[in-house]
Amino acid sequence: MYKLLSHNDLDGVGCGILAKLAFGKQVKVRYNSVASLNREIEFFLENDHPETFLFITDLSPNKENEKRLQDFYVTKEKVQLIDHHKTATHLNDYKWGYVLVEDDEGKLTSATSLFYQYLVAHKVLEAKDAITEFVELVRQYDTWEWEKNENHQAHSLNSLFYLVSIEDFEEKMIDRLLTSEHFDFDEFEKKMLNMEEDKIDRYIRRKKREIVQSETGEYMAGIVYAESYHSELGNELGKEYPHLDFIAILNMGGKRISLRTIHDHIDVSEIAGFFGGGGHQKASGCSLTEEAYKQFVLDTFHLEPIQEDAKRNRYNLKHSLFGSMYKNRKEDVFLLYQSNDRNWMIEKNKTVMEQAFTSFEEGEQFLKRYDEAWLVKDDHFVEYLMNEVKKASYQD
Ligand SMILES: [Mn+2]
Repeated sequence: MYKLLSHNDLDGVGCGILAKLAFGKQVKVRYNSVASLNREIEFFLENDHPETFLFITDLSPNKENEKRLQDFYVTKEKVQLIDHHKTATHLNDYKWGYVLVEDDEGKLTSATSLFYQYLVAHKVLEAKDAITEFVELVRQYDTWEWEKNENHQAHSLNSLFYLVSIEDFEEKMIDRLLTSEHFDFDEFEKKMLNMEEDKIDRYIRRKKREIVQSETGEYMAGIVYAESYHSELGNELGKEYPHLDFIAILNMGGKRISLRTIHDHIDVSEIAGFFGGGGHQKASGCSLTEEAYKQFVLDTFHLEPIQEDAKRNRYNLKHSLFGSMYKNRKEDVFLLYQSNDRNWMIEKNKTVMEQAFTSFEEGEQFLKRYDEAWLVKDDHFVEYLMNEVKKASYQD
């Protein structure tokens, strides 16, 4: 007999599907949140048949259970952990631990892709196109590589995963992988997925108007409340507000925080680690501890949402030769302009500021981080220019 304890997201359930393809009725699969894994491990060690082989995928145990699993391994040799989270690499010290974030070719891994390789190498599962394609979709979604590759099928697979129950998803996928030569969605699923895409777009648009920004330690964080679509939100908000170091998404019901960044120089697994959580460099999570609650909720509750830049302007544009006009809540007016081929400068209420910037982006980042300024609409800009012209003509 086999038992698989896996994560309850697409990558974790991908492992469950592979286990069922490989072992059929010989495997019992349990999906867990990050928090419930340790209870399940303890239950397994105390109650399961001692000859059962234990797999753990896409999740890692706490210190105490690390020791218990090591004892279990020493006596029985019947445990294998497979994971790809950066914060789990210390488990490679054990014979039963296999954690790989990036493969030899520099490709990011997922638990499903690692588990697939493992099962095929151990000759308990035969590789075939439909399964290989399914595994690759899971990997691209989990590592967010689908976006760069514009592989929307990977994103759709995750949307479908959340549209149906885990049981239904497992059943559908197992049936499809057994019977089809290639992996695809059926016509009904395609229609449903289109509707779902629209729904996600609307949800994200609303959240763009709710996000606040706050300095947390050395970082500038964007903070938003949301229960669904965390990865999509983290990515879209990150791109919309690149001056933010990371996005913290608070799920108050689940008392969890998801952290996402689009920046290569920020490691959100470290920030999550500070609050007892973990994960990947660009996507991590932690519990909403007392301390996290104070920092992300209490201290930011009074803040007003970030003002969006004017989007339909024809005159007041970013990178404009005449300068781009910004405003903050205190009604200060900023003009960001290129002063020579090396420098960009900012005029605040008509006085040139000391700082010089090497690019438009750098100047704008400064305005947005420290003044929460936004690109004003054309009518403000035009009004401002007219006043300038008027003043100039009076002086004549
Ligand atoms: Mn994963």
